[in-house]
Amino acid sequence: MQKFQKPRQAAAVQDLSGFGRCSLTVALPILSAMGVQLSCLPTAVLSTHTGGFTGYTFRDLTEDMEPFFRHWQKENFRFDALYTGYLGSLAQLDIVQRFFDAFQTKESLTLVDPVMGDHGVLYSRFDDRMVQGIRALCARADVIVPNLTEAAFLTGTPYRPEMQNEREMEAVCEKLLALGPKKVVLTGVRPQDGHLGAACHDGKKLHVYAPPHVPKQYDGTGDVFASVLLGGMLGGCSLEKSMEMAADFTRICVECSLMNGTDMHHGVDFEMCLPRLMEMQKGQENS
Ligand code: PXL
Repeated sequence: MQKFQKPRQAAAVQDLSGFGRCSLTVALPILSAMGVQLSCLPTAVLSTHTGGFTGYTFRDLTEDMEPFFRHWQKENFRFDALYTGYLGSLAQLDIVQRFFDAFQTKESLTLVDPVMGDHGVLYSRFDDRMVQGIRALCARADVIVPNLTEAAFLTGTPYRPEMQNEREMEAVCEKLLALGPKKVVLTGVRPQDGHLGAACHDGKKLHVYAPPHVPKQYDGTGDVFASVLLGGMLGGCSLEKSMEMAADFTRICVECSLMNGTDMHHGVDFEMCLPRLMEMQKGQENS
């Protein structure tokens, strides 16, 4: 009988937004396609995500979170990666600290996506105290994945939408590294007109990757990017290669959604692109 590789294990602390592809409805299918078993510690269940919809329902699961992961601990579950995304309250940030205490190991990879805003503004449920709490989570991360808005709030510097020059990217990454994470991936950089991508810094050097830009915004692309980045790294790819794969896949999904005329708040049409992601990952193995 053919022997299959065992999946890597990751645990995601994120909300489940019923409609509008983001957070867990993105992380689960993408990481599964990349050969990662994703265990979910849901922070809230919403009818839709909070960007672009009004009247959404929000069932807060803060009280369930600690008993949830203490059960995992009792069962002796171990994770190769811990992955946090959208977190809805200060109390949840404290719980995630204790979740890290329980599950971080010398070998584990902690990816904190400091989800809190976009286009220079914080999302509706976020304020300065949340920013402070997210900073404290970043301090315990191996990798953080802020967009330019999140980078500005994390570092207490003005939002600069046109991050074009490598010196500027390097300065922001260094400020982010000073918060404590080992590596930074800054998304939404524009090193030249008509190009959009990401820059990573591992504490030694900056690497920028920005293919030609598809001029359309979609909600949830940050979650697509971060999930592919994590899947790449768990599959053995370097930070740089994982970032490139995440940028390429996100762009492909945006192109596909644009061709389909998909509403920006529905998230990207990534489903039909998953086979492509699997091919990309195969081509990248151990690079
Ligand atoms: O993709 C980020 C995200 C995740 N979860 C919820 C959100 C958002 C962005 O708006 O509202 C609930």
